[in-house]
Amino acid sequence: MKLRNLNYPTMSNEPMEWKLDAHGLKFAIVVARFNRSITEKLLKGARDALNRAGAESFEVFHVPGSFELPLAAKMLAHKGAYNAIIALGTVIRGETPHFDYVAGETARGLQQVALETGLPVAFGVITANTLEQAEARAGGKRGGSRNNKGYDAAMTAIEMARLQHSIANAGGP
Ligand code: INI
Repeated sequence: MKLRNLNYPTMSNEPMEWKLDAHGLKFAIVVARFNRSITEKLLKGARDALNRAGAESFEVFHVPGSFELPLAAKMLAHKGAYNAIIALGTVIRGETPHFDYVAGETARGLQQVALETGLPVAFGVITANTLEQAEARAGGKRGGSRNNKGYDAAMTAIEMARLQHSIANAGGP
């Protein structure tokens, strides 16, 4: 799959207006094993972004499938030990409506955890029609950083954690 065929903007593909700086920030990554050949590439992308940004630490947790990501994210949020959570999964459309339930509930559940706990939860879940489409969104065959939704999700987590810090310190006298 040639990555240059992707003609839509992605965060890992666009010039950034902010500095990727995660010094002093702690992250939890929760990653689904289902479609592991893709989710491990997402994990590689997320690790690359966090290492490049100088994150203080990150811990990786696995769950069986994407449907389990929201509960794991909630458990991690309640620990109070992280500045943001990065959720990674890959849902590929089959011939039944199963895809819609798994993809929809995963997205809804992750947003619910973020809104209920106030902790940033980045949505690094690929929803695709085919394995090839999914691979093209996970950095291609080698799981590189460009066009990698795991890298993008980690960047989002860093930016939202920093935003939370800025808002906490804003509005003073
Ligand atoms: N889980 C995924 O992460 N991706 C899929 O494509 C998928 N499909 O197609 O079934 C999938 N199913 C498993 C699901 O996430 C749960 O693990 C399972 O239903 C048990 O709760």
